Amino acid sequence: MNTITRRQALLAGLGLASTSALAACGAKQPSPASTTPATWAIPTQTPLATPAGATTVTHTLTPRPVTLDLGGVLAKTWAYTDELDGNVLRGKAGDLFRVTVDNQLPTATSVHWHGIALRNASDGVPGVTQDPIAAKSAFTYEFVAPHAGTYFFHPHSGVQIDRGLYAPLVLDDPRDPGDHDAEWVLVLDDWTDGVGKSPDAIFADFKANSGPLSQGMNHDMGGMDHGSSPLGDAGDVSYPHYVVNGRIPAAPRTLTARPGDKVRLRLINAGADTIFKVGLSGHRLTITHADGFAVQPVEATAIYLAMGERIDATVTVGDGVFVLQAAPEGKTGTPARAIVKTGAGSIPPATTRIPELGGKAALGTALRAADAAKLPDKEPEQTLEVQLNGQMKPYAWGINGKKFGEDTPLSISPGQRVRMRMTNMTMMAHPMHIHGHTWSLPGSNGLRKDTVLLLPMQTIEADLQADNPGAWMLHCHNIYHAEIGMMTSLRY
Ligand SMILES: [Cu+2]
Repeated sequence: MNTITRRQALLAGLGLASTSALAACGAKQPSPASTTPATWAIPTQTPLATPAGATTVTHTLTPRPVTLDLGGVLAKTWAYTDELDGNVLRGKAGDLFRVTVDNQLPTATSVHWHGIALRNASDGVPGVTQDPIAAKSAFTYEFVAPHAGTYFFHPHSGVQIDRGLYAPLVLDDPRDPGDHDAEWVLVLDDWTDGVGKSPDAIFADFKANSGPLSQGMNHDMGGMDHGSSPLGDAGDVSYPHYVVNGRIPAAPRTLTARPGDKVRLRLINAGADTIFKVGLSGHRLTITHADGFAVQPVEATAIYLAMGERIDATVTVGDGVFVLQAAPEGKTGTPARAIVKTGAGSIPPATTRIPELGGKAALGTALRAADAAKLPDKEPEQTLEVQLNGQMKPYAWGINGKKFGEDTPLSISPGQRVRMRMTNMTMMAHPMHIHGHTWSLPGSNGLRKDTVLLLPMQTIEADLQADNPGAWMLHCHNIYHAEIGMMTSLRY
């Protein structure tokens, strides 16, 4: 999401590198929510303090131009692998990851380890935590991944996530292997690259129609297919295809198990502009984890998954053929799907919607933290106001009245418990994502989440413990919103 130009803009917004943090501290500052912009240097790759007995997971990622077979539809795109299935990067909580990115793309890239409370220098944000990884060059990320759960990784460069550049990252919990018989990792995505308009062209059109950010409430409903979703205006872009593990619904992946097996689903929304509503025909799902962390288990017929969100659920599968379907919320288009096959039966047409998607669905923010996942109780020492602003016409999205590059970073102190009071002043839903931390939502029994969907005009309070110093991005996970300006950073 950052280029050199953007980095220069960021530094300019900070008042140049010569402004010393000490001088800023000495001056009497008004202390509203966002405070002193400090100077920031890209952290150096210091040696890691690895936990005793940590295993090292070594891996190489080669982002490159590829032709993916989406199931009879060939897409010339960019990806890390020749297939978007079976490429889970896996380790245990506490493992040391050493991942070299060998950039074979014609342009610069980066890799962000979404949801991982890693050290800042490996967070993968060009212009903030590292220089971009130039074309035909390599960079090695080195970090300890402290918490078990379902995560994924993707570039933090332009709109590259809207190509095939993503993969799941699963961290197992050695103390809690789970009692399931099988596990399915399912990545949902909205697909246009190589078959429709390119993500760069989509963004260029938005940019050509961009303008100033409106302040305050905005009732513009300029998005597509609006009005059909209880979530408000759910997306801006109409995609030719919606896919599960890189396959269009006419040529879906098949997931097999024995009747009666307990299966753990790890659902990841890697989409750029699409909230999915997910269900499994003939079954109810028991939600067990949100964004990697345990929740009080709850049964649901269907689940919403916004961009950047992950949900783990268990299900005891029946005997037959079933459809796991992911419908693009508020959009037309054939829902993505995978086929669950445990016995005999026929596969329904791709356009058949499963009845489970006809009613209400669980929202991630309505879940409640399991006791074991909670942060220790503490009253916030500082509250930061985070207002989401913007509209479709002219196309502009921002935070606290500013687009990224003109923003004032949020400043806090190490060790603080900080409350972010996030208010969506727009008529669109925005999944807000924080890097390097997992929030605790006081309104949801301390629910832990790194990606929180804010519905139109909704306010959600989200606390974090400032235990991982650095410069951490806070942004909407709609990549077009983030790239036009709905992004800022938190620094300490
Ligand atoms: Cu947004």
